[in-house]
Amino acid sequence: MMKPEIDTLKAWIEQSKRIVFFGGAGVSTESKIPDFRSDTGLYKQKYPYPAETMLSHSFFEKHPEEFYDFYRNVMIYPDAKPNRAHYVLTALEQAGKLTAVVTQNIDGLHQAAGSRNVYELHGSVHRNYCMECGKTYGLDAITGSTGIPRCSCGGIIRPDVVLYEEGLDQDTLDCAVTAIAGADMLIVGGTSLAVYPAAGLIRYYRGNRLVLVNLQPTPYDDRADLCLHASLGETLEAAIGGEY
Ligand code: CNA
Repeated sequence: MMKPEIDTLKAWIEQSKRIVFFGGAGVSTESKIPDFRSDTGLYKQKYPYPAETMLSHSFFEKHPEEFYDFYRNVMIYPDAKPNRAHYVLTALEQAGKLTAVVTQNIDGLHQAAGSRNVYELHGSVHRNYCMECGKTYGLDAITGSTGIPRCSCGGIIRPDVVLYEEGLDQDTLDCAVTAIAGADMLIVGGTSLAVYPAAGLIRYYRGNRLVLVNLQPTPYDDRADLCLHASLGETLEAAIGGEY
């Protein structure tokens, strides 16, 4: 761990009042949820089609049974617990220094750690709804069923997650943009910044404390005021663990 960088991160956090955290699947790898693009990520595993295909809107429409099989196997981790990265961010929010968490994750672990203002750009595995009557269901409607999950009305229950080819929820996007545009520090962590439009959101940040913490390089490394290729949990803990 690079001491001068940690000291800078620590000082900037001390000086900031409206921090926003923007994260992705790398935030939850320490909770044992695999990400997509790491060497151990989902994209390196063998499935009949690429994950982008199996998690796409058209695949869901054409092959719902295979979709649910894949979705249950690779996207749902009911026993996963928040890790130190989630808890440090919760502490910063409670200390009145962090205004929002913007996440591409669908695992609900920020809320499980106690974070309140969380914008879930890609939805949540914990919310599900009937495509016919709109009745809402929890995660157990998916985990407690086999094949295609059905509503009491007979309609298909689908997860409230954004599939490839689908648009993002406009309200969530607007709130995320407002939070990022108003931030005095933006910490981006655990995301390859390869998925749009989510990755483009960091362009709305106008300040001079853009911090990027990611194990692998990203296309935005050059734009960061501070860039660390390190573990997010370790970095956040080293910079702020126990301070707030
Ligand atoms: P990604 O493309 O898989 O990138 C993850 C990045 O995180 C990689 O660049 C890794 O190097 C980095 N990384 C992994 N572990 C750590 C760590 N401990 N510390 C620091 N960096 C780390 O994931 P993105 O989120 O960028 O891609 C967007 C997709 C993946 C989103 O739509 C997510 O919904 C989707 N996804 C979500 C989950 C989840 O909800 N937990 C899991 C897997 C995929």
